[in-house]
Amino acid sequence: MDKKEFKKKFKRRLAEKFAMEVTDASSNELYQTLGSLMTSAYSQDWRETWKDYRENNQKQSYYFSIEFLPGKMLKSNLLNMGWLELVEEGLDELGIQLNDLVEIEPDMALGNGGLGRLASCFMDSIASCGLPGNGNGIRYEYGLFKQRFVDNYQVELPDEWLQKGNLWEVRKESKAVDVQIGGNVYLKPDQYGKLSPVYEGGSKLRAVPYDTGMVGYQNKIVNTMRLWSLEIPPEEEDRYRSIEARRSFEDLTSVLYPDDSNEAGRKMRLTQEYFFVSAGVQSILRYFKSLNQPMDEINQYAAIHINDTHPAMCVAEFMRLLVDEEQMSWERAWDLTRKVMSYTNHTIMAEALEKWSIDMMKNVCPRIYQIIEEIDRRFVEELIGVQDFDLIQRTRIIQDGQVHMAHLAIIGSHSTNGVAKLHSDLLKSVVLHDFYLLYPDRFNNKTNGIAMRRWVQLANPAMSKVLDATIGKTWRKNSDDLRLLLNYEEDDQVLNALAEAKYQNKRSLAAYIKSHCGIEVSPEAIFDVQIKRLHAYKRQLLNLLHIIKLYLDLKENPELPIEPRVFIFGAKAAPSYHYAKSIIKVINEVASLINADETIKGKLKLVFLENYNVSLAERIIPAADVSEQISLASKEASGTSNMKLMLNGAVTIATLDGANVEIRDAVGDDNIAIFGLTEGEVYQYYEKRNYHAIDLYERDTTIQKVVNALIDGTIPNITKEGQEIFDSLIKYNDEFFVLRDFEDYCAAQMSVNQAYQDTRRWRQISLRNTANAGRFSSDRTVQQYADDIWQIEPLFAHNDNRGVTQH
Ligand code: CR6
Repeated sequence: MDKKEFKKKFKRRLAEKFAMEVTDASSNELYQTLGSLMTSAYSQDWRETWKDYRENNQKQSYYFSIEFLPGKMLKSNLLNMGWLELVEEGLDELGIQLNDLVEIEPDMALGNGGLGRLASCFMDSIASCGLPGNGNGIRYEYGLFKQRFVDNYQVELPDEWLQKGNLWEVRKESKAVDVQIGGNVYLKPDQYGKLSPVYEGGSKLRAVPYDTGMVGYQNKIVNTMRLWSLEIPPEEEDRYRSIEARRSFEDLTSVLYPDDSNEAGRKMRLTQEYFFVSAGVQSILRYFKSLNQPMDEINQYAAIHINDTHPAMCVAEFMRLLVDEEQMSWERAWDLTRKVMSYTNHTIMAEALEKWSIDMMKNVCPRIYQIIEEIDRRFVEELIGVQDFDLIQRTRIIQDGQVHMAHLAIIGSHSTNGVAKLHSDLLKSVVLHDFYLLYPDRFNNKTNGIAMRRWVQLANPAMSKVLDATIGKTWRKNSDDLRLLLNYEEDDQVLNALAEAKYQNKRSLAAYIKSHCGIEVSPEAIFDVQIKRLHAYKRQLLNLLHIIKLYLDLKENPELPIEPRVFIFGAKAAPSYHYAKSIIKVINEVASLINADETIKGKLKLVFLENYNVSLAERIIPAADVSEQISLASKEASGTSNMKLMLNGAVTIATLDGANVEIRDAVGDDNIAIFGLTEGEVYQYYEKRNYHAIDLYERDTTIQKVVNALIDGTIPNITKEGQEIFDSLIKYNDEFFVLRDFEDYCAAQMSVNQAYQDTRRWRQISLRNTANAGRFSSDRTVQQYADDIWQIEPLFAHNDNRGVTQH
């Protein structure tokens, strides 16, 4: 399609859809028109992709995730379709700005943070690598809450993202399935003596899929993200006549649990988990049966991935369908289940290792509980006398009245991976060490990655242009080619061009800050960014204490030779996470104090941007000079904003945690500021129990001064919160070693300050960060999952007759 044709089609579609002309239409109508042109254009490829998979008996992977966080899809679909420039120019000629239409699209925020965003980066990469892979999740009525600040406190508002409809989804009524919830189940022998389940009571939920096309990058592949929505089956209508009954039914999948790595211990959450697990697994089996292949070979057709523990019941549901519905023997079914399933662990935080009480599980999905009991019984039976008794007790799925979901996922699958080298090593040596002893071959690492196209080409067109002009365009497909940039580290023209792109991005972020927060910041200052969920282990508090220190130093000596800096935060706290919300309040109050204080001559600014989400990340990241990755070593499984910021030329200040370690290896020690305890030192402290925060406080006058500022009135309006945070450090012994790492962090910050003062050197460091970020592409990550875990191949490995281009 050329521009002329696009304009013609666009005007025609607008006329058909709304009986309007361009000049009369609202941005929303124009957005709907463009979207409908796009979906009808890729629908053909979507159908053909699906047919090709079917006709080739292609093995497919199914990524089960309770969260997906795609953000906006308009531009990335345009880019992947190869339409972006053409549409941008065509619309411009019609007097329409593409960016105005982008504003209309709500962020699709069916995820909390890294976990959900990772799932969406994977969806993009799987399609873009031409791999046959699908997403499977829940279509929540409300996405992650919207964050507002009122009196500097976080307030949560509902995210009604579906209010104006969703362009990209297709409701597939014909693919609905029913899910049995609750009731009683007992086993009854049939005429051959085989035990079959008999269900009494309970209810049926109808799961209706809404499919969204996952458009691959210019390769004619369109995969499917299938999100299940809850409806009342006609035969159950009577049960839900009353308003209350109806409401409690609808509530079941209406909200995403706004917890990042905390388990939401609620029955509704368990119901959500079983709902999307059962619907997804049933639909996989139905599809497989339509292929008329022997049931024994299903592992050659399907790979089911359990993304964190929430979908761990896939193991038991798959068993249930094979044994109860397909009459397969337990042993055969178990062998197939383990071959089909694989599991990723995303955290070592103890409170996030999901467990459910037996009672609750019996209540929500009684047959699943019975099957888990049987899996557990056989697990013990097989190991007793072979393995150490205590080891068996520690690795059982059912312990102390609880069902351990991670144990179920590990025992019931052939692969368990962590999300960065350090994290995977910790799984083997500490967190899941017992399982590593049992199944050493199942453990592997898959370092996370990011969708390069979204995080550079779309988010940072200014830098992309410089890259194209300098190293050609191949990096857009093959991110390792970013390394070609290293040939230009002494080239002032390139260094200046990159710096100019950064400056432009900083100017537009400054304008956004001005219009959204009313704060004036200078694009000449260092833009220092910490964007991620608010969590004690991520240590936004460490960043804040350093800011308070700088402020107090500047009050004492306004001539202090430091580069002007703008500290930028973006973070949501789980609504029930009191401590995290107190940190937000204190950061906001410090911001009010600092930003209004003219005596420090604008050398320090502090901005907490409201409602951090994917779209806001796309604005902030290209404008960042410094990337804060300062979690306590061992606690952050991987992190992914660290990769996005590095890619966009920010210099990282980091502990040796998660993927920071691999970032350090990629850029080299001179191009990153590393500080703080190592994971080994943290574990030493745990072992020896010899960390005493109060000693540090009493000894170190700087720490004293800074920490006292929380309670001595220096910062207004934080009597309660300041005390709470003070107590967490001093009275409750600083769980995340903030004070222990403080001095080292300040020194690292000072070195960043110095590096920035040498402009040329800074620009070189920044260039090296971009140049070495290629390995963190999610294309690389999903290819590794495909090869090592799922054993799936691209369609074009067999079939090139649709002109699919290989890359
Ligand atoms: N909170 C990890 O904490 C990791 C992502 C994606 C997290 C984070 O370090 O980058 O997963 N874990 O692997 C969970 O959500 C349980 C996260 O986003």
